[in-house]
Amino acid sequence: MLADKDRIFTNLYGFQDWGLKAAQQRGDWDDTKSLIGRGHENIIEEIKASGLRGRGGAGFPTGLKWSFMPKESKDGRPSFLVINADESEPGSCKDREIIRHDPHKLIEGALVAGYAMRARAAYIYIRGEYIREAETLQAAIDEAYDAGLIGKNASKSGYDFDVFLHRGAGAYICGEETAMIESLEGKKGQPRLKPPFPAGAGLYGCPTTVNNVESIAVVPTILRRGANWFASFGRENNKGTKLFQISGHVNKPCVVEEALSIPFSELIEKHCGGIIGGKDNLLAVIPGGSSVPLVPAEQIWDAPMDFDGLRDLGSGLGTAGVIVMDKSTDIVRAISRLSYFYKHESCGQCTPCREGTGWMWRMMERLRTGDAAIEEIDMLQQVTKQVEGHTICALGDAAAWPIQGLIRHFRPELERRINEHNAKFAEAAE
Ligand code: L3W
Ligand code: SF4
Repeated sequence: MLADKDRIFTNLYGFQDWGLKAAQQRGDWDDTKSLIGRGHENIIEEIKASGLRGRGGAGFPTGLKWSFMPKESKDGRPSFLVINADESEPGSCKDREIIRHDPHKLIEGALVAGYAMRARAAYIYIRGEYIREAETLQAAIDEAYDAGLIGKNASKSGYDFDVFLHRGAGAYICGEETAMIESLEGKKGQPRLKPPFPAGAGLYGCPTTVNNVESIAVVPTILRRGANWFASFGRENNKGTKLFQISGHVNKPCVVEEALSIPFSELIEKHCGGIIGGKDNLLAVIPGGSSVPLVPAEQIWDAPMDFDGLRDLGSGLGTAGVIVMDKSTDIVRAISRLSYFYKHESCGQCTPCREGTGWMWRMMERLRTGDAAIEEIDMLQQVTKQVEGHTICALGDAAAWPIQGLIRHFRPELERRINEHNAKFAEAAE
């Protein structure tokens, strides 16, 4: 179990005040000027050496992403940092806790990361439903301006850096980085085709990096304690500490910071008081927020909770939003409900997703009630393959993968429902 002294988010549960004075007592904003004084390249190299991978779902190496930003401005165009606080993935609720209780870690991280990338400003795009969190974050930003920590000559570094808070309006798709950029520009939030990646042409056509809240908030601590310290947690290619969010059928759902690669069993037993009804009552787990396939109980129990370990099980770490389902769960209904979510949230601009998410949901509903033919299971699998990889953004994949996981691991349950329904129908007809 991660020792308290190795936790980055020391006020995750809000036992202390979130305000500037208390944050400074916890070590935030401690000589930020000297962190900046290390220089652009030095900071990027340190983040590369720490092994930090993006905490928003895709796990792209953070230092590498920063290195795509231009070293010199072309035609006087500024560069920007966009911070993704649009946390809308079902099962994910970690960025909310950072913003509620440790907002200064995020603002200091924005300054240091922004400096490393030569960004002129950071735009924090916060989920519209996070009303209180937006109020707290804006108050923390105001405190940082008043104390001269950001703004002109930020933290007396000689560097000018602004932080703007922008509230979303309830669309899940605005969490996709290019849809977020469109939305910030005042347009309808619809993803752009990539490439060009945001580092080439992002906000207002300027070089932009989009990073998740957690990825940015850990940066000052990594720089203060050193890349080697951060890299000492987890394992090769899966380094550092991470916020896990465990919901569903556990005795104590929680958000907890742990070392990457912690076995699932340890996460559940040590932090969540175990599975309701005991280990044998576990049915399946969606380990990374709703966009990744489920993993059945017998495969997940000893699995390392990291990018590679969960990929090897045909799933993914995603945001580490761990949804635990015990044997009381109607697993077909649960996945059908997720299908409805993706159908509802599709932005509609590409046909396989716009039409496919509706098809998949309707077929899932038929399988849920059993009012289907056995062949429709394979037909649904084919539809998911027509959607996966054929769309502009990852929402199409996210809609297809949970269904593929269901068919892979719970086909007998789908067949049982259909057979039972058909038997009842035949009985009634006699
Ligand atoms: C420059 C290249 N940049 C990749 C950058 C790219 C982006 C990052 C990752 O989806 C996932 C998705 C959801 N040159 C680059 C490059 N980049 N190649 O790296 O890119 P990518 O395409 O792998 O992923 P993505 O489109 O950003 C994100 C998954 O996250 N997810 C849920 C997310 C939900 C939340 C939330 O609610 N907070 O984040 C869960 O699994 O399915 O696969 O920056 O530009 N050659
Ligand atoms: Fe929009 Fe879906 Fe296409 Fe993404 S995959 S751009 S959400 S229609």
